[in-house]
Amino acid sequence: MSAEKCLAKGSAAPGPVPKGYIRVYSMRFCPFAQRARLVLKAKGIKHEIINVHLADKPEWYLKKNPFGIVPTLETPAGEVIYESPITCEYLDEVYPEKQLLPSSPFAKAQQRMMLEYFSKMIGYFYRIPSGRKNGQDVSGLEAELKEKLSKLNEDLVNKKTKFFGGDSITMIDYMMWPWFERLEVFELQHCLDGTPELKMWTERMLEDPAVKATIHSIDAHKAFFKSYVEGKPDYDYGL
Ligand SMILES: N[C@@H](CCC(=O)N[C@@H](CS)C(=O)NCC(=O)O)C(=O)O
Repeated sequence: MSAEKCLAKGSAAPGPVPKGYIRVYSMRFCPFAQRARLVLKAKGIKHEIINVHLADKPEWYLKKNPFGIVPTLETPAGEVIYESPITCEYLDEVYPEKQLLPSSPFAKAQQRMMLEYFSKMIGYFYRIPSGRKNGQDVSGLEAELKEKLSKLNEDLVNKKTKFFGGDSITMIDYMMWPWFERLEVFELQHCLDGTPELKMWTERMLEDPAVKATIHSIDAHKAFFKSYVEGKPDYDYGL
């Protein structure tokens, strides 16, 4: 089963997860769910996707995940795992092929530290467009975001690597990618003008098969984001 129309309140609960598969409850435009989908693709894990109508959630979904957020993983044994970094770590641990997290405790800690740092940046990607929409002066917020992006750039410069965990993609790259895919949608792409290494990283990421498999066009992102901002999110846009 692949990405299909979202299930809303009143829909029938999906049956048990078939043996040999893992299920991800997702929303096609959710950057957090994309993290899990990137890891599933990168590792070649057999999975099925069930999209959830997040503005009109099915009762059965709230029973599985009381917070009603996506992504959520479900195993054939009925185990449920949510919070995107935890879903990704779980997948990496349970499916040993193509390890995405480093095995050294220090290198793993470095990735977790970077993820903490990045998590504090995520709010800017939403506050800036919504501030602009409300006619606020967002130049201060933009300057703060640029400063934070320049720290990421510095990290690549110091490490002299193509990606954040070395010369090939690792977990931390996938954890950050979804917001860079959306920079143009947030009208923030100019924030990379002063960070050439980071910009090159985004170009390298675009070549990755898992990124290619989960990407939406800028037009699709824009159309979804517009519907979201207008309070009528079109989760099935383009289907
Ligand atoms: N901290 C969570 C955040 C997930 C999240 O906020 N997902 C959004 C969709 S992009 C969601 O499920 N929203 C539904 C809601 O908040 O009710 C994670 O990393 O998985």
